[in-house]
Amino acid sequence: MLVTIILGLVVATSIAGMNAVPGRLNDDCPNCADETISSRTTKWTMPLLKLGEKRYYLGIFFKANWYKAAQYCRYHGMHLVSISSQEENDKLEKHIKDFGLGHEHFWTSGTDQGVEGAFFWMANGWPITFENWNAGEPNNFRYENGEEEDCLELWNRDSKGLKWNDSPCSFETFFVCEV
Ligand SMILES: [Ca+2]
Ligand SMILES: [Ca+2]
Repeated sequence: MLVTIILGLVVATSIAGMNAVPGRLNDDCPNCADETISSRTTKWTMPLLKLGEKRYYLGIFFKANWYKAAQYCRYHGMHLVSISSQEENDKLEKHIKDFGLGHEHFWTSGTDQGVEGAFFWMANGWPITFENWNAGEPNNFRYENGEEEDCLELWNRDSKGLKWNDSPCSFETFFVCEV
């Protein structure tokens, strides 16, 4: 009889274990996910802002060159931002200004490293159609070390808003990720 009860308990405990929700948070550590949680799920714990169809993450805690910024976004399941319409541009600009960072530089996924002068968005592979270049840009300025300007940044150069500029990809600055 006792054996039957113990066996019953063991079976009941096993069934309860099987019914545990994968990825359930650990009660002892509210911010910890247990080992069964998939790595993809943990990627969405960053504070993203939803503007229209996209969610954005402002990379404002450290500055990075274009490649490292792109890597950071990809590591977290995102891409450096692409901007395909005036509406997207305006919403993102307002968001950055609301953060009090309208004077900063921000990397996007735009680049013409593949073919000089043919900018496209690395985020989705699409050629740039909507444009918001600063006057005189892109100018592919050539620096003393031979580096030219192949990466697209947002920059409020002359207080006319966050317009686009091609900048050397090795330049370290803030960035915007999207998903
Ligand atoms: Ca260029
Ligand atoms: Ca430029």
